[in-house]
Amino acid sequence: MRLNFLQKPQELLDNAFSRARKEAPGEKAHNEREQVRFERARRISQMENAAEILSEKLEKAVKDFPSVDNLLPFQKELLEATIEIEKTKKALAQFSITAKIIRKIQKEEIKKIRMFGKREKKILEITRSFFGRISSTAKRLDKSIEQYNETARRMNELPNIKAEAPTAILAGFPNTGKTTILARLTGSKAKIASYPFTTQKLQIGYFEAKYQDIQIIDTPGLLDRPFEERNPIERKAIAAIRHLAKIIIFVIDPTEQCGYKLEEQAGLMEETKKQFGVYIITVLNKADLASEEQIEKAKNLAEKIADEILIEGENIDSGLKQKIIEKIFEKKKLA
Ligand SMILES: Nc1nc2c(ncn2[C@@H]2O[C@H](COP(=O)(O)OP(=O)(O)O)[C@@H](O)[C@H]2O)c(=O)[nH]1
Ligand SMILES: [Mg+2]
Repeated sequence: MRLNFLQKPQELLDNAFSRARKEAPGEKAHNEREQVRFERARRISQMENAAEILSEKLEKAVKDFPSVDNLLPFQKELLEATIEIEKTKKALAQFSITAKIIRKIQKEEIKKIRMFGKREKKILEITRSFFGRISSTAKRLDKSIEQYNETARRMNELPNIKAEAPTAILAGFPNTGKTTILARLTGSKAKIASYPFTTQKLQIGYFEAKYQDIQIIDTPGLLDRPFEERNPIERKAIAAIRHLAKIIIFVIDPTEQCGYKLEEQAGLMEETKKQFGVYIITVLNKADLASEEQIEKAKNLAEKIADEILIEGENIDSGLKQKIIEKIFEKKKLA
């Protein structure tokens, strides 16, 4: 999905008018009567072209606009976090109406030229009236075009994720090792996708299991600090991400080298569990650096919250990948 932007009304008009002029026939007349006849034909063609070019542009914008209802719930919520969809719908409705009005003006003025355009002066006068009416109609689109372009920009920025892929979301304070774990799980470099707001980026990686892509998403700046610090847009982004998460991988740094105390880390884990309400795997990371006491303490804190606790580090495989696969393909127990 890639939406084009609309030009501002003035540019739209300038383009339509100059193209209409170029496309009008340019025959040479032999006498005055022929001159008037040719001039009239030329002006009619200009009006037809200009009206057609303008109304087609507007109608195409309406036609190409994807139905918001076809977006993934995740994308829809992200979009609604930053734009007012109702206003965009109104803008599109105005485009349709304006396209009709332009065609109506064209019919009226062409009728006038056919009836009254017996002299060059009168033909010019009617032509000017046509372009004047079209201009003032189109200029009223200013706000709607702005709204449309803003929406198009936001939609083009929506992160490209696989809606159907089972997804695990990484959470945990900065420097606990989320990016490292994403790389351990998915090997290659993660894809970076923008949010339609802020400077934050999603990092998305995949691995395959049972012929299916498993999607792992890291959300720097979003799930790595207490929720109360979130602005309303970030809160909506979290709400959007909730649609995706089947599993939360919560990363803890037992060494506290990340700069956050274990108690703080456990607090964020508890909040994350509340926010998402999905299966939560806690990874006690940096086990290669951590002392036994540190790991023990982290384990005790995590036990009350996590569904699963794994211990991992540089060259220490926790079996996280296996656990994710197991959870994702777990057969639902029959009642
Ligand atoms: N020794 C050791 N260092 C790690 C481990 N995991 C991550 N790190 C280091 O911790 C720092 C922060 O890791 P990063 O993945 O960027 O954390 P993020 O901010 O949560 O994404 C980096 O310098 C990593 O190299 C680990 O298991 N063992
Ligand atoms: Mg990171």
